[in-house]
Amino acid sequence: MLKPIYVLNGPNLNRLGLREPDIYGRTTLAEIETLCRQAAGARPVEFRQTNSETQMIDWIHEATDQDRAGGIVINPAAYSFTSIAILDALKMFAGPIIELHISNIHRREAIYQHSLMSRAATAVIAGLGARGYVAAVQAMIEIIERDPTGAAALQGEALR
Ligand code: CA2
Repeated sequence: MLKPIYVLNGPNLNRLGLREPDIYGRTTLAEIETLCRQAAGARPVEFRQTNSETQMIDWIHEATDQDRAGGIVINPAAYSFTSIAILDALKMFAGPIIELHISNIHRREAIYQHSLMSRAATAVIAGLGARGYVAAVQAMIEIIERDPTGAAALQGEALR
């Protein structure tokens, strides 16, 4: 049975496509979900968005318990810069984690430049717009399928 990829989205990303298209583009989160499912093919995708830190942590625990998820793609949005609690939850997940940002956070104001999450991430994608989700899902499948019995073994050597 193919394990699902969890694609988790943090606060305000439900507004994508409606505001600030110069930074975040015009693609809505519903359209991104469709792109992720297409990119995943037969592999199931748990695509979710929350404005709650607690909910995000609970979903990471769900993905972690019984090694339920094959991998996590996460756009933690503003929690990237504030949430040690989400970082701690991600550290408990044994499989690969791709941290994703639509914009290139490194070109933005200083408060957006240092993501706490990157300490737990196998890889980071930033600045590819909505297309970054497709790249993340494709890369995640490649990582998982290289080591179907234990994706944890790939931590630190993903895609080399
Ligand atoms: O570029 C990204 O994906 C971000 O994670 C988005 C976060 C921002 O805090 C990060 O620095 C980078 C903010 C998401 C806010 O979502 C909006 C959606 C529509 C319009 C305005 C904001």
